[in-house]
Amino acid sequence: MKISRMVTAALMCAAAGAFAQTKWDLASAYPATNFHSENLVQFANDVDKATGGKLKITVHSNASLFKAPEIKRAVQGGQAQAGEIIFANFQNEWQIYGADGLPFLADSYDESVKLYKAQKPLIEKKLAEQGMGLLYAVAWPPQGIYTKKPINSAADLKGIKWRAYSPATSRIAELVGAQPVTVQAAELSQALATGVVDSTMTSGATGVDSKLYESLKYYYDTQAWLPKNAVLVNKKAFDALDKPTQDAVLKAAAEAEVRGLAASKKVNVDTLEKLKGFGMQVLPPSAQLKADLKKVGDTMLKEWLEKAGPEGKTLIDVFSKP
Ligand code: PCA
Repeated sequence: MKISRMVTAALMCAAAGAFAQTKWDLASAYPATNFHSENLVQFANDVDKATGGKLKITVHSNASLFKAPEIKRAVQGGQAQAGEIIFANFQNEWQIYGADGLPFLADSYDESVKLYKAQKPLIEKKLAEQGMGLLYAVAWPPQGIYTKKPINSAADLKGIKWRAYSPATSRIAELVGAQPVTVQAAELSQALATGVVDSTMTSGATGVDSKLYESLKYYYDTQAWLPKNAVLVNKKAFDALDKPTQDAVLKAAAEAEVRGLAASKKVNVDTLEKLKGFGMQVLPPSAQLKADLKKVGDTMLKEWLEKAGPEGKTLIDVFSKP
């Protein structure tokens, strides 16, 4: 081969190397139109742009790749390089994951951010032990109660079929004497349509996503807690990226976290208006219902502290510091 041709061949190889593309699958469990999912797509686009197309992340929303409870394990095992989970789903594995799913522990956006700061170092350490990294987390809007009939106190929830999405939402049902049925968001519309459940506790966002107004008439805006979704990455997949690509991922993730929080706040206001527009009664809880739920929250925090041990106590102490 002539020298010039060898040089050309070598240059072409180098160019091919420089343009080597990595493809990631990102599994998520909520519909494409949900604000978390839209944020994921923008995150993927930002990474694409910042890396000049070197890292392509495909977002698979609505549990199309893995069902909600399977996503964490899929990321851990590398079946998906990244995925979005809701921490509260994993409380039984490790209580700290469930702290943001406890009623009235952190029940405003400010408190939620404060709790996240206290949880974050513990969660990052745990995820690292599990071969994963935390890219970012975003709170859902505050959680309220959807029912068919009006309710004035917890006693009015007795016996009703209560859709739960986490161990804590099941526990609430038990404590008020309702029947918990675990159904993830992707199957919620169907569960309501077929009468498997007739109430739930979730956000205005999911109320709109899953068209809860088609079968339920009342929304009690209890603002009980703000569970967080978190975007996880498989550590081996992340470590395999070159440094500039890793930096681009981290930068896009930090921006997604800020953008997601702002979106959550806006969606909270917008979706409650939409529910009203669809004919739902959006109401504040009665004093009695509030007091009853507060009691449920106190019981659950006590139970949580017993299970979480010293680590849980430290978390609450850090969170409670002014
Ligand atoms: N929507 C999700 C989790 C919390 C929320 O607001 C759901 O209902 O499954």
